[in-house]
Amino acid sequence: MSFQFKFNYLLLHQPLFRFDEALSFEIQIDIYRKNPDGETCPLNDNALKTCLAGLEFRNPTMLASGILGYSTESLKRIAEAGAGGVVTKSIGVKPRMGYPNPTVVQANCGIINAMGLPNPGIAEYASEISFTKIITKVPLIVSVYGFSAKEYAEVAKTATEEGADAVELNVSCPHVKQTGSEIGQNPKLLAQVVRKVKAATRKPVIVKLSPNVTDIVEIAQAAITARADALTAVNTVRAIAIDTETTLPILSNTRGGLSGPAIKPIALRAVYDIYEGTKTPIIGCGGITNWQDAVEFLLAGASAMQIGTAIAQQNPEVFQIINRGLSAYLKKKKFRSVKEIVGQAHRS
Ligand code: RRO
Repeated sequence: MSFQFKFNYLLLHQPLFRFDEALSFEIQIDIYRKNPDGETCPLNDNALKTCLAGLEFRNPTMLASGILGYSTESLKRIAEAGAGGVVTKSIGVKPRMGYPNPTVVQANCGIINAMGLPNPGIAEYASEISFTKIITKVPLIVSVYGFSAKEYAEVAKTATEEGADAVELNVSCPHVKQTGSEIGQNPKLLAQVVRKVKAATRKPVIVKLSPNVTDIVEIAQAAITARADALTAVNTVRAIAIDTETTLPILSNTRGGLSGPAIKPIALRAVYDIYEGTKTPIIGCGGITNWQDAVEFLLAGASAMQIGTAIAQQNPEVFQIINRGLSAYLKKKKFRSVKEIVGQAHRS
């Protein structure tokens, strides 16, 4: 179990391109060989089928951005493990090394990270997008960031031309200056970015929102007015951890973003508020660990959900477990589809 966790932890928190490539490939294969699950999740259960922003998903679960990086092999394995869709780690115009270690620290009910947007840059990653699209049989969403609206649009254009089914705009990374939440906390800037991206691609544009704002509905509305096709709620919550021995902050960047079960009620509230205030489809994200969490997000108003930290804390099998639980819940409650329960918590 601890062996398992260590390797999952490695995969999650060290972008693969920082390693010797051959070594990182071996690590991935090894992990998945140790976690085969003969049974398949209810992939053909029509009740789980989810349509969102013009995309069709065999079930409402997706890999969240930032988990397991970019490689075709990782994304394919997550699809094989039962995810209905996959989202890559965020890609920008230029390659970035990210922050030095330590970039991750375990908190009581979650993980605090400050990776600093490490990525190979869109020119380097472009061919992997087309390859992943051929190999991975579920919708492929490329997460995009930029330091200007023009950069977001440039990356989104290339990603969708290479075969991405949609882009998710990262306007919510909590700890990199001049991008992420510095854009997503400002409705005007956010609208400029979304408009420019919409003009650059005909594929669906999803906007990933920050929980680190006073009024998330105001921000959601700015994205919708600029014609966002769907919203993901939410990215990580700003956080810090301090080492009692050194008496100093643990992360090299001092502050990071908290994910995992600790933020689930915050994310759920964000989904509930956005559903009440808008009509745009919502993808819930934040601390979803089991099928009961997934049901709560659907009832709050999410049409689909992304799973991240739970993959590191359990393993990719979590997708099958959640989908089986969802399926059984729908049957027990006599609902014909997940669609029927979206937003049910709002009925009066
Ligand atoms: O790379 C990161 O440090 C990071 C990103 Br891009 C993000 O969107 N959210 C986060 O918690 N970390």
